[in-house]
Amino acid sequence: MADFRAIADAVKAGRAKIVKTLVTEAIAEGVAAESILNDGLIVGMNELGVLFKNNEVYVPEVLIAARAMKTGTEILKPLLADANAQSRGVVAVGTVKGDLHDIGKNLVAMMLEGAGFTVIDLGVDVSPEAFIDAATNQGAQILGMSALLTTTMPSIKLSIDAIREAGVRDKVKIMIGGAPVTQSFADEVGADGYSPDAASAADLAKVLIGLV
Ligand code: B1M
Repeated sequence: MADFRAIADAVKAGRAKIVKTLVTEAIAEGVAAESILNDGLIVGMNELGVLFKNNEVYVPEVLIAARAMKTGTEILKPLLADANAQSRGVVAVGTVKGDLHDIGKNLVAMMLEGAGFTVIDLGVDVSPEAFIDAATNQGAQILGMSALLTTTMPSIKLSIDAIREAGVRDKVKIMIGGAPVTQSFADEVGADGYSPDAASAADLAKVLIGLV
């Protein structure tokens, strides 16, 4: 029986080796990769977020936990991806300008790949110009923008405005997400869609590209 509590605690404590061992054991026991992700790794990171907010832990601890989380997600990656899927389209994902949070964006990329999309990962602190380049020169049919800070949410609007001004808005679909982002914000800034988590981001991409 997988010990989700122990996985969450290991992420919180930044114990990458323990995360690796527990995740590997859970997979060997036949536990679904999605459960390990949602009930173990993400729970740990969210709990750490509460401690971070209350100044009970600080940036160094959070960075170490992020590394431990990455160790776990890298092990799950091949299990979340469908090796036989033909590319369903090209999605460029990035965390918007000014924002360095990439765990959620990486999970979105992973779930999109798992759903059969070709993913261009633009990284973090992505400028509006880089999103425009992905749409015009790299074949992206969907742009996925992630923001984790209330102070970087305006970068989503700036990026969408720049895409419109560059004359490429009608060539590309735009989906957005991240903890502070909402459907009403998506409506306000003129995005084509919003999703609250990585799994529904992959579903949304299928809808935006006309597959369902
Ligand atoms: Co930061 N941080 N952080 N941080 N950090 C938050 C976001 C914060 C909520 C913590 C808190 O106070 N409780 C707070 C923001 C407050 C606010 O704006 N209202 C905060 C702050 C303040 C900061 C700094 C300013 C702290 C400082 O320096 N004083 C600083 C800013 C740096 C910058 O970006 N310029 C900072 C720095 C950092 C670290 C570098 C230490 C580290 C990031 C490491 C990394 O990403 N490699 C970090 C972390 C880890 C967090 C918390 C603890 C965890 C974020 C995370 O990875 N969650 C976070 C607290 C929290 O969220 N509970 C916090 C797990 C992840 C799976 O969830 O990213 O929400 P999330 O992604 C989800 C969904 O949102 C959605 O799917 C994902 C999976 O289901 N989703 C999308 C995400 N993107 C999507 C895109 C889509 C669709 C869905 O379509 C394209």
